[in-house]
Amino acid sequence: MSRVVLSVGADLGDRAGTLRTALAALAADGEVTSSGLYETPPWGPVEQPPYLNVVAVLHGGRDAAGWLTRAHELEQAAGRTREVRWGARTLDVDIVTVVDDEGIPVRSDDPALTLPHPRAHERAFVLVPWLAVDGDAELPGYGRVRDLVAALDPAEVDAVVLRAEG
Ligand code: A4P
Ligand code: MG
Repeated sequence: MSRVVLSVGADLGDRAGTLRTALAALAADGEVTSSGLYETPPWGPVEQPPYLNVVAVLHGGRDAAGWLTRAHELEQAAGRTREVRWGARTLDVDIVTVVDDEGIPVRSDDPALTLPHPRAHERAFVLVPWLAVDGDAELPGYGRVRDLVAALDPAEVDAVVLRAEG
């Protein structure tokens, strides 16, 4: 058993439909709590359409490597192809953090699975939905999500807008 926080995003095709399909599929993996769907400006150097983002917190039977496998399965099921790094995609599933069944956060520097996710602490599109799911959330090594959101540029926080309930 472990507790995993997933950041799920889409900026091509039927974004809301793709996210809801992925969330429904995750229900088979354990107990899921998810945020609403948030419209977010694209982050990174690539020009692309806005994203819809959601954060899901799951208790389930996989370990960290198992969650990455599951993330890739969901991306493939959504017809994702890997073209440009940080570019537009039908579905992106990132593992933000995994806490094992003894309550210990998994830490990894492996480029194939870096934990906690190396950019989550600076991304309003991860932190704002996550805080909505869990007001006491902590990002291991970085502190309380509430404090991380407070430290962001307020314009970036305001640009993450709730569009629909999950
Ligand atoms: N990988 C390593 N650690 C992880 C992890 N913690 N979770 C590896 C998931 N994957 C991890 O990812 C590249 C490789 O990272 C994978 O093979 C995996 O083994 P990818 O999904 O193939 O490529 P990518 O997503 O383009 O690259 P990357 O570095 O994962 O980008 P990000 O950080 O996922 O950024 N803007 C908004 N508003 N919302 C978004 O959701 N997402 C991105 C993608 C860019 N801009 C965005 C959003
Ligand atoms: Mg990714």
